Amino acid sequence: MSASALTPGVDSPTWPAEFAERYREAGYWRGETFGGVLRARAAAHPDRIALVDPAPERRTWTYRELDERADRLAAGFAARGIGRGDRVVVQLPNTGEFVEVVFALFRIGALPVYALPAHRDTEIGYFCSFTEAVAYVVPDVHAGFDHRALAARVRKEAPGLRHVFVAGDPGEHTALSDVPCDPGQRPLAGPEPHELAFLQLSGGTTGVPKLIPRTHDDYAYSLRGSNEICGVDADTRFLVTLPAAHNFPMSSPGWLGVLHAGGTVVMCPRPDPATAFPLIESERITMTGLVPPLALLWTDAAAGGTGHDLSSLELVLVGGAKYSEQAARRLEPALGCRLMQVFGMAEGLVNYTRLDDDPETAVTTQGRPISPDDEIRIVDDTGTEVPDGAFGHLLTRGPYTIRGYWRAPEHNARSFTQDGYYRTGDIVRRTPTGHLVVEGRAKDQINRGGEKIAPEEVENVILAHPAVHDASVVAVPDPYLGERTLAYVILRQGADPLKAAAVKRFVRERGIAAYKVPDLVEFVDAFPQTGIGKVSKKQLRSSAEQH
Ligand code: OOB
Repeated sequence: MSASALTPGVDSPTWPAEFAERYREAGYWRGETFGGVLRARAAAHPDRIALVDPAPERRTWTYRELDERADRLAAGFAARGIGRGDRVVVQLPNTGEFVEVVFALFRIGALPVYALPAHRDTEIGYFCSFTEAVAYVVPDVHAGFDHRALAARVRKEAPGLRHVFVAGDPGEHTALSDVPCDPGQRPLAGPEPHELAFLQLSGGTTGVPKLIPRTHDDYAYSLRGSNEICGVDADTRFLVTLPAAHNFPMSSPGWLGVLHAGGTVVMCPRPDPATAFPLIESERITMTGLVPPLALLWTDAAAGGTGHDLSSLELVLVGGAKYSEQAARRLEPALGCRLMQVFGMAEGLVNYTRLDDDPETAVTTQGRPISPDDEIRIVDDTGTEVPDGAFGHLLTRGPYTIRGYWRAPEHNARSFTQDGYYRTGDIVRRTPTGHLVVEGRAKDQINRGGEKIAPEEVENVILAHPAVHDASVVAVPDPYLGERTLAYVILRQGADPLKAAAVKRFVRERGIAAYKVPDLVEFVDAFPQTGIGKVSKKQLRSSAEQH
């Protein structure tokens, strides 16, 4: 138990007191905790359906059942010594268990560390050791991959990891179904609203992913703001199509936003139209969120006639990567619902187009901020603000944008200005209506259809190959994903020639999320250099565009 880990400012910078005061006075931070919100919804509407997990057999949870289940699971975690401030890596697919586990952890003030189902040994090992996690929650087998075996490997490297809980057949570990116990009369010492709620993952630009500390107060504000903009209420039936651990399907407005409003959340096991369309029909889904490649796929699938009744669908949110104007124009007619673009980041700031924006704005911009107190600066390379309409680097601070990553002081010094603005790494311009248009990116990150890849992380894996002298990973434009990855590789002198496939296999076998395995590998003799002798990614990117 390490309660101090919950206190903002201990493991990461937090809002200065005068800002916190202002955000409270303005009514943004209202003293809510997620555990408390669920309790209140359960008291007000005990029998309303909160959660549906349709696969393999349809299961439902009323608000009362979800609340009780979270209590019992929380009591079981507490009985096993998990408590306030402890970190727990949660790697569950889109299932009811995901929501139960997360609310149980909220209730005891333990911090979920959200891993994606695609993460493998490299990422999970890092999350467990870096956060000094005491527990790791996994499915048994998901998408053909045995997470129990991964957990066993990780456990050897992370001695602080005391528990592995498995949803399903536990193998050598503990079954999640054995954890719940009678909460008894003793109330759990839950978190305070100003304390940390969880650690979210950043897309990353460095060799290791950064962790994002979000508080109950700040996140709850982004949920309420998102709900208002998207028109979420108790009648909303939201399909969680993207991985539930990602910030977009969690909070924009996401499953947490919809639960906050007392609506119904339906977990979608896979995002393809063949899985999602029948669910939209049978569950009368009103709203979902998609990344651009999926939006394209759904639009194409629907345009040909689906054989499914999608008429309940009112709103589809698209974000995570740039959505082309042409694709955006096709969505509403094909799916018969409204489109809203979202430009957000797990660090905080979220922009939405609005339902009452004129149709052109909705297809040509990425929206405007949730809050009147989201401060936006668009600056040139010297840090000077550019006039409206001109491109520049987007900097932001506000009532739900972090002031620093978790335990990363050196990185924070680069990623935040002295006065607390987050350097998003995005290049944007502002329209006269205050909407932002994303024009590009200055950060060294690849956006593969919304999945973010830090080139350095992949380069480090390739460099571990004995035949490799150097590696540089860049983005290649792709009509479907927006970007794919290309690894330029220099072999060691005298090394046996390698095939591209062997490099990809090596990366995969080192245990890294499949979406980070380079799509293309090209062998070169040398990298172009900048004036001071650094690898010129800019030149590499422009040669990559020839692909
Ligand atoms: C969302 O969050 P992250 O943390 O995975 O990625 C944030 C980055 C942004 O800095 C930007 O580079 C890119 O993803 N991005 C977009 C975009 N939405 C995100 N680039 C262009 N157009 C868009 N609409 O991706 C995220 C978090 C909350 C809501 C929505 C997306």
